Amino acid sequence: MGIVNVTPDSFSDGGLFLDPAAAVAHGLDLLAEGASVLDVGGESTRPGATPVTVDEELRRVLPVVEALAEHGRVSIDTRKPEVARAAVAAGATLINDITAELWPVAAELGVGWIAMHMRGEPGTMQESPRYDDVVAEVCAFLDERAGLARDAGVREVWVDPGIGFGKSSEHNIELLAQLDRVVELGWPVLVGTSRKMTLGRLLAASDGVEGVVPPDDRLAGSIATEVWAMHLGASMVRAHDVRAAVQAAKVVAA
Ligand code: HH2
Repeated sequence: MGIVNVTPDSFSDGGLFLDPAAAVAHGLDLLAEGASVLDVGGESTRPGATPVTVDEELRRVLPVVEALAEHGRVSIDTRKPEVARAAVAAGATLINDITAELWPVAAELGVGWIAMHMRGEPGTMQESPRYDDVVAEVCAFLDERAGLARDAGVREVWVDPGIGFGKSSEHNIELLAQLDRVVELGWPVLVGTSRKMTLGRLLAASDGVEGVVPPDDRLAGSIATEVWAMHLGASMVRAHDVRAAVQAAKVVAA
């Protein structure tokens, strides 16, 4: 899954593809690099991001969804039912739902649905995330939501542990280490680690420096975690660097 962020403030590529023509060109590049799905989003969910209105989000994503849907499969990365509906009308066939609440919309429209786990809201989710057993809690949540979606008639249901969404680095690493437990639930699994903060911390530690390495220096960490996830049974990874991820997927498959 290739990431197309039509936002001014996404954590790694904010502002690069805010112009619809630039976003469409980027999406076409990602398809040429081997992406199976393009995930179009118009609202950053990075920790502390400012929410956008429905109108602004529609203005950003609709022309991009419409243009890209003629060339490949498009998912819409949104928390808003209005945006999901309009994007499906414009050609999206998958709803990427970080709230895990929009399955009734997917059922009604006859499209696929991704349930992602998040603790709290993007604005505050990183303040002090706490779990007794992060893997068990995330698994129970995802299995329940996926079951509700299936019972409502959604035929294509994905689950995603939501790396970085209301989780400390230790929680993220624990979820990746035990991703086979998410896979064992039996739903196809999507994982998004691409350029995320936990990698910035691990890579700084490996360099022997304090703090984090910047997002554009997290490729090796992204690929390492994507290979790890695929090896443990993830069916799709959400990536900025699609060419490298596709190459890695092919090597893992071989
Ligand atoms: N991560 C981000 C956004 N959407 N959707 C799913 N299913 N899984 C994820 O891990 C996931 C997601 C955050 O990354 P990005 O889109 O690059 O940044 P931003 O939220 O700042 O736009």
